[in-house]
Amino acid sequence: MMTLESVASPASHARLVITVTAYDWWWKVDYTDDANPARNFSTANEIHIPVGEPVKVLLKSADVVHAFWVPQLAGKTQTIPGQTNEQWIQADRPGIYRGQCSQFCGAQHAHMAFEVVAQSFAAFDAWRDAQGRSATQTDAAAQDAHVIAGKKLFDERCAGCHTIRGTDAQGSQAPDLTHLGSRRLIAAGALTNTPEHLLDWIQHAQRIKPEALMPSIALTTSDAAALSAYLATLH
Ligand code: HEC
Ligand SMILES: [Cu+2]
Repeated sequence: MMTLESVASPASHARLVITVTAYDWWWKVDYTDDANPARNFSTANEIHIPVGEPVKVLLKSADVVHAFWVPQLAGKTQTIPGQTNEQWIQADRPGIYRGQCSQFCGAQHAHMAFEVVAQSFAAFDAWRDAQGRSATQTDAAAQDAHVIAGKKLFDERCAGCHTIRGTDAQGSQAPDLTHLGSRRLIAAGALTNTPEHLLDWIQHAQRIKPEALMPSIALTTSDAAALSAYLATLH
């Protein structure tokens, strides 16, 4: 069934254009700044917008047909491989608006949620600046044995799929984790973002989201502590 709804396209030129790419079973969110490409970045499953401003969302798919839907802000728009669709969203009040894939796309369709965080322009701008930065660590963290071991483990076991900007981890088929700690939820809304849930996800991804394109990864107790310490630096 086609669910391409006609949406109001504000006549004004969009000041903010965001590209959202659907993947089995998560959402990649790209912000670009033509005036300053150094500020370009990717994040996942959490879209920030300034309140009261029409925002143009370019919608793509990396694999199959999905559909982007934020019931309180916008109708359903399909994401189709090889094609770019468009959807405008605008929030008139600050808040967190839940979105969901609304086109059946396989095993974890039900766990393909995201959030739109609408905030004041100042707060949005601060978020955008912070997201644009590479991962940095305080001197104390950079010298912490757990953090060092965790980073090494990440480079060996996670970097093939995930990027952490500013490090050798440059994988491109999974969420960018540079500012993982800033996100409210993980795994496309499946879990809240706590240290316990992160370790649970990493070790049991296939139990939490069967068939998700991340394997469950066995960790020794000391590996888990090291990885946790490193992931905690990614705020
Ligand atoms: C084979 C590729 C692959 C490997 C290896 C991999 N991941 Fe993932 N990871 C993914 C994919 C794909 C997702 C998105 C899954 C989903 O939500 O459906 C993901 C999601 C995540 C998330 C949730 C991110 C978010 O914002 O929702 C975290 C955290 C994560 N992985 C950490 C790790 C860590 C740590 C390792 C190494 C111990 C690792 N991953 C290894 C592919 C991989
Ligand atoms: Cu879906």
